[in-house]
Parts: sequence; structure tokens; C-alpha cells
Amino acid sequence: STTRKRLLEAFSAADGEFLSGQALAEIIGCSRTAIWKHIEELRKDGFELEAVRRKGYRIITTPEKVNENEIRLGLQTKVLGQSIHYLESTESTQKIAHQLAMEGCPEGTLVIAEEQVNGRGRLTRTWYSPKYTGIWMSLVLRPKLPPIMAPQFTLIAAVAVVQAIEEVCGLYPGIKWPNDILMGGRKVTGILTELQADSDRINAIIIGIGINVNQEKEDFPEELRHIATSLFVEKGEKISRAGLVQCILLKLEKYYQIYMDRGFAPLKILWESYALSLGKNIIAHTLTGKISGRAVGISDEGVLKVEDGNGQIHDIYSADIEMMP
Ligand code: BTX
Repeated sequence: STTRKRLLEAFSAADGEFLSGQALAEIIGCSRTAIWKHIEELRKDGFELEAVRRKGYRIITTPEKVNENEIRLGLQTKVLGQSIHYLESTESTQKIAHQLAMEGCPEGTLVIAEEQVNGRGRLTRTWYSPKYTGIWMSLVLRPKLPPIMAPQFTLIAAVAVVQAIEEVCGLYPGIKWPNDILMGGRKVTGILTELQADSDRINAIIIGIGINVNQEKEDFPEELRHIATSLFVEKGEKISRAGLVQCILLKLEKYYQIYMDRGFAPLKILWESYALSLGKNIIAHTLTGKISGRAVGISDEGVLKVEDGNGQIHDIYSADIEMMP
């Protein structure tokens, strides 16, 4: 908003000195209550502000960004993230990545935003992507493979993200087939893999990764509070988003290479070691109906195998999985 813009300008001009509520109200032309509300908003967005009686407010730290400099400094990959498109705000990084892929961008191109105003999940679902607190990114890969292999990339990306979370945060999430990463039963990450392809050849795979990093519990909208969590909520400490992005890119590059050299088998074993639903009774909600049974494993193509009560095995290509207690 323009008020916020003016507020930030006033704080930049003050250069770390205190500004009283009254002074701010005058500069911006609104009430002191309105100023206080905007200060609270800034706090939510990751600004650290000090408020001292009779002196007023000052900014101590501005939120860590995930801009090109932050990500490039210390990035150890050869391909992934070597081309970075950073946006303060965008509809969806998937959309931008699709456009760039269509225009012929190089493999490994990373699109990352501080905020998505129309973040997408699977089908017609939305992905809540508030400013400065999460990782909202899309990666363009160009493997020389037939389109049928694409779903495996969701699983490979999930392994990379879980391992990066372990390494950077010391937390131990699990994977719910095919695209959710959970902690304590709540979703901390969603992955969306999309494709540009001819009938026999992939032109580009766009891997969208959304991670709730530094949100507090109350930051989630009501309808997500019981199904979503963030790394901050789980760990009790703020986490460097840029550091986590770097680690994800490095892991993903490694596993992508292994996959291209040796196929899915080694990754399947890794994926299974993080899987939450295997061996459990589940209900798979597919577009055409429900299948209940025990999740017995995934195939070499990344397809979920479910054994029903009659011992018949069903191949699940795409579904939402409900885990039974
Ligand atoms: P999904 O369809 O499996 O999950 C979407 C569902 O998850 C929503 O319907 C809602 O219930 C819940 N949800 C929405 N936002 C959040 C959130 N922040 N945390 C936890 N649960 C949530 C999952 O789809 C795939 C999401 C991919 C998101 C990335 S972000 C970068 C890229 N750009 C983009 O537009 N999407 C991808």
C-alpha cells in the first residue's frame, strides 16, 4: 500500500534513528492508531522493530530476502539456479517459469518470489504464499526423456527437499505420496510438477516447490491452521530461506544426475525411506473414485501400489491420499 511505502521511506530516511508515532502520523498523514497497525503488519512481514516509550519506533533489521545476490552467494551448484529470476511479488512462479521455458531458457533456470498472489496447487487448488516468510520457487529442467517419466521428478524433488530440511534445520519430515512433505501430520511443503512436452519428448519440466518457512502459527488463515505448519513453528527458530534454497538446489542437482545416470531405482529406495504412507491403510481419492487398501510401495515409474481387501493390487497414478489411523 502507499502508506506502507511512505512508512518505509520515512524509516530509511531516519537511518536507524527513532521516529515518534506522532512524527510518523504527520509525515504519512494518518492517525497514530493507523501507524501502529502498519507497524504490526511490518512485524508480521519479518521486519524487526523496536518501540521505546517517548522515543517512538525504529527498524532494527529488515527481512532477509531471497533475491539473486542472497542465493548466488555460496551457491555450489553447476546448473541449477545458475540463471535466477527474482520477483518481489508475482501471480505464480510456475506461470513465469512456463513462459521462460517456452522462450527457451536454459536448464536449471530458477524463478523465485517473495510472494505469490495466485499461487497454484494441483488441479484448481490455490497455494497460500505470503510475503517474505516462505520459499515459493519454480525450476526448469530439460531432461531428454519421454513425458511418462515426469511424475518421478515430483518424488526426486521431495527427497531433495526433505534432506535439505534435515540438513539446514535439523528437522525430520516425511513424504506423503506423491507431493506433500509433512511434519506432525501437517503440510510444510507442496510440490507441483508440470510439463511442456511433445508426445514422445519432454521439452521442459517445471518443478514448483512451496515451503512454509518462517510463518507463525497465527499467520495461517483459519482454513489452513489445522492442516499446515511451518519450519519455524516446528523448530522454534527463524530459518534462512536463501540457505535452504541453496541446499535444495545442491541436493536436487545431485539426485537429478544420479537419476539420469542410473535411473529411478536408487532414488526409489531413498524415497521409500522417507515415505509416511507405505505399509499403512489409506484411501486414495482419485478423479474417478475412491480406492481403499494398504499402500504397499511405489513402482519404478513412481506409481503408488495399493492392495485392497481382496488382495488385488491397484496402480494409482494421481490421487489425494487419506491416511487411516
Ligand atoms: P496440492 O493441490 O497438493 O495442495 C493444495 C492444498 O494445500 C490447498 O487446497 C490447501 O488445502 C492446502 N494449502 C494451500 N496453501 C498451503 C500452504 N501454504 N501450506 C500448507 N497447505 C496449503 C500442492 O498442491 C502443490 C503446491 C505447489 C506450490 C508451489 S509454490 C511455487 C510454485 N508456484 C505455484 O503457483 N505453485 C508452486
